[in-house]
Amino acid sequence: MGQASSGIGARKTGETQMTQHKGLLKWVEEMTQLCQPDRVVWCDGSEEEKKRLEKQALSSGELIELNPKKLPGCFLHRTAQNDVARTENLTFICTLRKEDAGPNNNWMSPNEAYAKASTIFRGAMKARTMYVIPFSMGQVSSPFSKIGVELTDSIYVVLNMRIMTRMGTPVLNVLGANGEFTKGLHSKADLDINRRLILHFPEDNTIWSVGSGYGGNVLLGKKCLALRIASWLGKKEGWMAEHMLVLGIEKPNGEIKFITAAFPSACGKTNLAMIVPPEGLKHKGYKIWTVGDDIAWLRIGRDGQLRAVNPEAGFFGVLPGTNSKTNAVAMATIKRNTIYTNVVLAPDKTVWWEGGDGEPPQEGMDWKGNPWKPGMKDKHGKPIPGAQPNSRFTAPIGQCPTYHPKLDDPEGVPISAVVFGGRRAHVTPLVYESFNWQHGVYVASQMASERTAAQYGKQGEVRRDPMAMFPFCGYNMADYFAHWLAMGKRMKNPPKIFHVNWFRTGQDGKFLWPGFGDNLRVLEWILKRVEGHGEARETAIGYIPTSKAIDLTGLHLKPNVMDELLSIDRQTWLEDLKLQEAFYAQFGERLPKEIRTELEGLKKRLEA
Ligand code: OXD
Ligand code: MN
Repeated sequence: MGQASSGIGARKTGETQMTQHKGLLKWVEEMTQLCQPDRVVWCDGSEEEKKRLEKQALSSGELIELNPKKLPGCFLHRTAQNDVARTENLTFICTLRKEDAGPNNNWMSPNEAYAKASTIFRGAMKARTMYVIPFSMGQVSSPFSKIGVELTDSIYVVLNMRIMTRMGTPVLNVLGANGEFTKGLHSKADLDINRRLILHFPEDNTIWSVGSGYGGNVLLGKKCLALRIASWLGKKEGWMAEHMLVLGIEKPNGEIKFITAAFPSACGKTNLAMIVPPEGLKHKGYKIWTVGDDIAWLRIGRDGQLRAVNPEAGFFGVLPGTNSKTNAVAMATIKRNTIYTNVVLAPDKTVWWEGGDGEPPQEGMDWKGNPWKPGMKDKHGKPIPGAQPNSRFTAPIGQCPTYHPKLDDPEGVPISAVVFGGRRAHVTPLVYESFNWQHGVYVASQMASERTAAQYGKQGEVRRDPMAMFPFCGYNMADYFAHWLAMGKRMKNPPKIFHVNWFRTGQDGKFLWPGFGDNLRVLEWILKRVEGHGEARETAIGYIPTSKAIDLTGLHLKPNVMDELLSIDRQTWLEDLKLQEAFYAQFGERLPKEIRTELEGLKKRLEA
């Protein structure tokens, strides 16, 4: 990306006086020595800067401008073909002691990791510009927010960070001369998958990411800081960083109840965060408010209640399958000022993806930039998708019709219920409520999802993903469970913990539950339980709705479907407990005894 000749907005290191922070200046200088960029540009977050960078990215081909009438302010970006998703196998937690990273993480010693990555970073920014992005996760100047600084040689990263975080001069002002910040270094280097590493050094509050340009690997505020590093900070400081959406359900009397919900990646968090009430429930007048779709930071407020903030300022959502029926709110959000990554480009400079609205264009360019037509097949006769299955949109949360800045309380919204969900064809019922906080932590710790043929791994294989945090917990997960247990003890009135499963299938292999907007029916039961009046029966696994407890008005389910959705098969559960035991075994003595107690308790109840 030879930007050296453009000279736009260029400032050499040291020429800027944007900060008096000696530690920050020294670190930028050291990283400059390592990466050897032609120039260093400090980002101020201004509109003028945005326009200038967009212009540069258009001329280098990093961005393609989309139809200004139909998609104003929108751009298309194509990643390298080998760089389309998070690379968990190349992601490491680099603590001094291996056991602090735990069996849930890849581990490398800090010395080895710095040495290995330095050889890739060395000179990687020659003939490039290094951008310095000061950013805040959470509102600038809130005492609960965390500041990071990302150094990157990618304009795409700068423009995405502009949407996903609060970035620029105001952040440096808050950082002052001595403030603490996470140091993030990123270079695309040569985008070689064999020279790609995503390294976290929680003990140094540092992230190094090299060899990738994919959002989840390179927008360092997101998974790297707001989950992996933040989970470590949260353990140390007494709060929690979670892979959760946050939404508010407003009743006609104006009362809003907030819930958080954790699901593994690509299991519909964005859709649930923007849920639209189904026809049959419309008469009840619920209004849904979106607070966040991916990450929640949870603290105990001064009133002893659990409170949540969304540390992000935008969405980085999956496009395939997103349309006006599955997520009308997202579709309205991404009509302007949106960066589209890896989708089909139509001749009229609009975009298309599989499972999107309308027909595909008769001809266009696929996500790789090749000429593409619907129905095209590869040499093995397999359909060639136009959009990459993990193609994404980046859009500001302020554009979301169900977002309200008033709800973005810097101290967080009070949480009434915490919901966990996996993708299980069998075993887990549509919804159940745990008996208490400790039991709920156990329920969340054995969360699992099944792989489908479309995903890597064996079909139907169960992957345990506790709290949907398995790829994101920045330390030993046994300690993380202990932290959850300890947090519950500090709360005055811990929220109730629920488990849902939208993905149960019948004998014909088809989903039993319609999902999407109809999930509000389940959330309504959850809210009733929180308020003490939802009907439930006590079972071995927890409280399950009675067959009439969920309002099914307008939903024409076949007879007995609800019974099947709410059934539990003791034998299948006992089989699943064996898988759970194998999973917990890897944590050895470090696993909190409370988790074992709950597992034993469940086993006894199932055998009774
Ligand atoms: C994810 C994401 O991969 O949110 O979980 O991008
Ligand atoms: Mn996610």
